[in-house]
Amino acid sequence: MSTRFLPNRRASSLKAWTLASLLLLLLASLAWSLCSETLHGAGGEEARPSEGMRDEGGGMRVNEEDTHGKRALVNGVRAGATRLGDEDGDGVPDALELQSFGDRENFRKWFTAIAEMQFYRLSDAWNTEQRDCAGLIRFAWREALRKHDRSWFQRMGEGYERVAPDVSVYTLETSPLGEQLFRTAGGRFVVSDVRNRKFSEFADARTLEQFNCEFVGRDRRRAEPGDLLFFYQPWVQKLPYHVMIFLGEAHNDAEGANDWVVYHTGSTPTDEGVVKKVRLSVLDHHPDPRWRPIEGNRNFLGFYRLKILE
Ligand SMILES: [Ca+2]
Repeated sequence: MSTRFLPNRRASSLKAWTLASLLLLLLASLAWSLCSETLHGAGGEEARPSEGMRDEGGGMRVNEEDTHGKRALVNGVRAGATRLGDEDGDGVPDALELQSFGDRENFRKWFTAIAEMQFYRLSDAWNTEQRDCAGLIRFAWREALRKHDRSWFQRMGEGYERVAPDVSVYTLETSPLGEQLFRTAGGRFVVSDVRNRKFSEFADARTLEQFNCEFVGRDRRRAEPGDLLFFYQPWVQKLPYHVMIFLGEAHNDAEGANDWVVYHTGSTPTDEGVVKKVRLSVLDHHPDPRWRPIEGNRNFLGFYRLKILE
């Protein structure tokens, strides 16, 4: 019995094997087709992991053909080899924050010295159209992070000296976000913020206060050099926010004081304004009580610290 049916069984096995092989070939072909479709996509757009970023070991990066901000992001991540996380949830990539005491101190020294210098001589490097209270903060912040080499000193003009080593973790040229240092929206940082323009080269006083600083307090004894003071004057319809930089001890000081501030008075179409350098103890007696940096003045919002220094 068994020998009679053997040829048929062999034939059945051969058929089954052939069918299975064909099925495997079909499946392989289908898988290749799907894979190819995914890689090249409709319209030729390359498929990317979420947020247009991909992890290449050690850091997230974006496609280099994207915007300037993203290119800077790529460069920054390459240079810093730091992940673009936001563990403290403050909206600023941790890679942009100055994590070491030395970097924070060096930044404060450059930031305050550059701002103070504008009182003595406005730098040609400071765009005339950017000269107002928030513009002073942006300018000093940006220049503090640049590589301070010979060409930088030449560009800034007379009177500058090396006040500290450069910040070591990055310079403006290699910063995680390039020159787009300023956050313009709330929330925790996610990598799509770069694509969605939540960082900018520009920030007005309100944007600096709301998204780029942390409130320290209204007591000046808690302020550190490089902290900002904000005022809110709602009756000034166009620009109700005003900002000053707390210097503490000034670089140029014949009074031996430690309560210096520097600020730009703001510009209007008829008045380009000036940079002022005064002591808090003098502002305390400002003729208009609403400009006094004292706790009892509800128009004085208090002292704030840059998030990159937190
Ligand atoms: Ca952060």
